[in-house]
Amino acid sequence: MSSITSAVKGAISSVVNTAKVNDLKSNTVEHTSSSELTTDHGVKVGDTDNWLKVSDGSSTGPSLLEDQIAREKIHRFDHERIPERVVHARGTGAHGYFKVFDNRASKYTCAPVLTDPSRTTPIFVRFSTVQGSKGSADTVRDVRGFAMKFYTDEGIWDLVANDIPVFFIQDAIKFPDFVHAVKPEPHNEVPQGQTAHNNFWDFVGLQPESAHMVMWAMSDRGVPRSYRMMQGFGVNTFTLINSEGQRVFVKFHMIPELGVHSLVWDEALKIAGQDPDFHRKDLNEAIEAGCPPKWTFAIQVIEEKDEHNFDFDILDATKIWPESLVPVMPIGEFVLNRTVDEFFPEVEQVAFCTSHVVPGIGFSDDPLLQGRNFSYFDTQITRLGINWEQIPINRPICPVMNHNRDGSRQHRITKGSINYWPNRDNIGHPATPETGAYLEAKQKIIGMKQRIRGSKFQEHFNQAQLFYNSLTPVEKLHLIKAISFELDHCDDQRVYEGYTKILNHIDFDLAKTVAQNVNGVIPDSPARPNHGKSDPTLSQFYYAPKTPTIATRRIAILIADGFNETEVTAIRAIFASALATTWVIGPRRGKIYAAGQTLGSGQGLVADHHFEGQRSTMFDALYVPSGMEHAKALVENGRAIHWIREAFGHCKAIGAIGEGAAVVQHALGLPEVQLFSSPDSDNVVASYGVVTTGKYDFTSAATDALKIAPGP
Ligand code: HDE
Repeated sequence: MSSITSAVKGAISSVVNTAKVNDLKSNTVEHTSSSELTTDHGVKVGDTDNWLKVSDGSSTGPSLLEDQIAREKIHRFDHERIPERVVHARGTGAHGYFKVFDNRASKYTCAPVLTDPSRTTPIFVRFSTVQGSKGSADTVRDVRGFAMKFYTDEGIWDLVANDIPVFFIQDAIKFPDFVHAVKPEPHNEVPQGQTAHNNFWDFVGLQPESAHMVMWAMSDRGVPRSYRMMQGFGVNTFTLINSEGQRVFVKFHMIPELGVHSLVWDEALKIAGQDPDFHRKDLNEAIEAGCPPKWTFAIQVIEEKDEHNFDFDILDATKIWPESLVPVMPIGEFVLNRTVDEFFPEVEQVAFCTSHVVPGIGFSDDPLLQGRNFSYFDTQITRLGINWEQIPINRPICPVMNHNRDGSRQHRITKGSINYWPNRDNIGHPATPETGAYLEAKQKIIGMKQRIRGSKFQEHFNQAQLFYNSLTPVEKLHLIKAISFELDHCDDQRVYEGYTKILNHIDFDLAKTVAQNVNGVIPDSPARPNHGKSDPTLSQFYYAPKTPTIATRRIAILIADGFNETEVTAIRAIFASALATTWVIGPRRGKIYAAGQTLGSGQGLVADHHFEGQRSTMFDALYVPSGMEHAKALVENGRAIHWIREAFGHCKAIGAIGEGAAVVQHALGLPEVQLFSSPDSDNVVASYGVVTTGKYDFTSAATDALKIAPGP
């Protein structure tokens, strides 16, 4: 694998050891070849393969219960599993750091993590899918979790976010119903990690407040190309409190440096089988190759006095705050630059709580957030026990002192006779505002106790329409296909008919097309007029990096014996300098000999994979070099031809030169499209994302084509 320059790696390694990484060292062990086996109580073990038995030496007699070494090994194994998360069970995580640009947010908050540019705050981020079990596939259509743990000097701040800015429901009390409906159905535990079933569409059809979120989940956002290419959104409305005690409402945003990109649905389906770990491998691969993913961190702020100045309720988590009304202010950035040492203690045991905030950050009356603040702490008790905050990945890097005691798996030994407040020695006395105590901002609340939601919570379709209107034609097409796929999987007529009726409140053409595809109710006229408004920031094309880049993109080079080695060496160097990775794919995972080399000699290029070992879906682009014998072999190899056809079908960039271009033309069978110029010509021809040329000077055009090609 080609990777990146040592200079970039050096710059990254200088920030790898954050204060949290150093903190974890006290719990990290590393064994070497001189390490000997012991029991858990430290006694050395001489045989870990044979249970203690009664035997005369020639026959195997009964195993003895006495064997404490064997029993310990089995006991430990029997209890390895803990309950998986009730939602977001499937995920992965990485360490990194967060920095603000300057103190521009100090007008709104006194939280140093958001205002002090001299700080490097360690973070741990866990990405996840929502519906599937721990062992489900990464690329299913789903919302993605984007949970951030900030280890600040003032305590832990958890920002438990998603890759979509709104949610399916407005009130936390509906969460168990929603999760039951989206998860596998109770009578047969089917389907796994899919919304494409009766219960999900039944629920959202009867719960129109979901309409906006359904639009997002069915858009390309539901099938991200990479965790590294997702936006993040805090979704709920939080508050910021400044040093004068003034409060503003806030929403948090994360914007990926590489832009927002998605798979196409056919790819997502195939990758779910071909490489179910695609996203977790992608994250580790980028970090280990020295290309750590980076996001800009931004806030939207609404002053308390403006709370009621919008036609939606700013505490309603099914609504965005449109950027045209409330600007998004970048205040910092974060990088994920370190993979975990061991998955279970770090990724599985990390536990987030929306109620974990630090001074300067607070809650709002957002009814979803209020419920979340109860739920997260509670669920960790089932998964990890009451002392879960002492687990290394969860413990703060600042001092912890209080009179909470005991409980299962207490690790802290607190010296002294005092475990209460007030006490005669003033031990563990309350902090003051001057020493950094958490202070709630004063808020006047008067009201009747009643089970309701505010009047503006009753409107459900304006923003669903805004989102749909804002998509580009290709994004709309993908969304229509996605809903059609999903409703096609529902076999209860009430369900698929019901949802096509909901769609007609969003867009007439959308409803008509989907209804035609799935035998739904084809409307005669719109259920409500389309307001015609749109917002460019809702399309993922808006987030394309200003300078196009192929950094971290995976490029497959298809070769067979007789390929042009000079060309391959040169193109790999060029792609590597642009921080892309290249992977050589050949008829066998072994030496492939270039033109002029003797088969079986010491020369040759070792392929990373053979054509059957990986598929085009794992890569962002293909390149086919020249070489007569190599081209003949590729043309005769059905799988190699399939590689090219499949990549073309997924709109991937394909570059080819000389005889390689002829292979591409043959594979695609598109003579009407002029795929390549004459073999002697310098002309570079680019058509449908395919760049070919007869001559060698092709690389810059190829690089440009790859820059524009990968996208939603
Ligand atoms: Fe969660 N959610 N959630 N959620 N959520 C959990 O907590 C819950 C919601 C989100 O990587 C659970 O530790 C309720 C919105 C992420 O460990 C649980 C409600 C958003 C993760 C829970 C919501 C999220 C969770 C399960 C509605 C986007 C994974 C395991 C009121 C802002 C965290 C756990 C990780 C996990 C409850 C809605 C994001 C049960 C009650 C909105 C990223 O506590």
